Amino acid sequence: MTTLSHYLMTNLKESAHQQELNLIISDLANVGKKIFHEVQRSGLLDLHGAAGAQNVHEDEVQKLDERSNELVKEVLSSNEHVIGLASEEEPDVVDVSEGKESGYLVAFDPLDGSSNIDINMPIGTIFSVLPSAGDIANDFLQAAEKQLAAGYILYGSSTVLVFSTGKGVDEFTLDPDTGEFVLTTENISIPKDTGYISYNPYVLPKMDEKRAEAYNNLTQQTGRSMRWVGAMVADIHRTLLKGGFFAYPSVGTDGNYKGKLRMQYEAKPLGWLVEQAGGRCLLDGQPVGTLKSTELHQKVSVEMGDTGTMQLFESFLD
Ligand code: FDP
Repeated sequence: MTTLSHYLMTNLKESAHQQELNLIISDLANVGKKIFHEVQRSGLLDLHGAAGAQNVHEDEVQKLDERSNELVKEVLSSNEHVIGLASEEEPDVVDVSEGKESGYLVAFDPLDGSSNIDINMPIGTIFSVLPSAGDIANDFLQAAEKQLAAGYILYGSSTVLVFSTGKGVDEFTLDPDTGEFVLTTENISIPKDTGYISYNPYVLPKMDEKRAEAYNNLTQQTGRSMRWVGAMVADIHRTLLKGGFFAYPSVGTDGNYKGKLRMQYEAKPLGWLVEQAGGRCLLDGQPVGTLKSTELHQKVSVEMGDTGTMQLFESFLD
């Protein structure tokens, strides 16, 4: 059995930078354990339901969103290599650089899939680690290919940590007996031309007609079943392991409505991760890698999946 600590010490040790990054990954794994602890007890600790405030996206913040955000901030701000944080639940970038000469930036969605909290369905934490040249706010807008690490922790029927540092995608499962993350799937490679089609069909009538037709064609021509957990982390985890197509497109004909998913802490890390596992991701119809963000809380159209399914989907757009 390879534990996460052993893996980080032996597999990812080639440079001082990598070792600093490992300390951040290790902290993210620890914060995942803390959040899972709260998730397991949320019904008992009065952590279900709304916190009574809205975030910058005008989403109703849930108590567990708030608690998870505090936990991530608390742990990462004490990490000597993290100088800036960006969260779905924070209106602005959080500068945690005091007393630190230089370091990295972490963008995160502390608890993805908020509508699943109260009904005991899968939820997750998403993270993206970026380098910084010193201009913290601007450096968060770097393209996905600049990420040094990205991944998620999924609180499902078991708790898994899945991440990449650009050298493949690995999955670690939390062993409830030892409290350690243990390597369970090495070098995930997305199966091709198989799996489920995953989007919320309510978007179809609101979409650009040609794109909506491509969605319909994909479902009909592949004859594959649809699945929609409604927590991006869970839908992407299934897509990584089983193949298929995941989307949350922009809808509306005036071009003003930019879908629902957030670029920094949802689309960029998970799209890049899917590509690291051999899949393909389009954000606003462009390959995920080189697209820069224009603002911190930018929303973006998301379409990703295994390369065979994506190729078929894209052929319907020609
Ligand atoms: P949620 O708002 O419940 O946190 O992050 C946005 C997100 O969940 C994704 O995780 C999920 O894929 C999507 O929204 C679900 O949206 P719908 O409720 O519109 O299906």
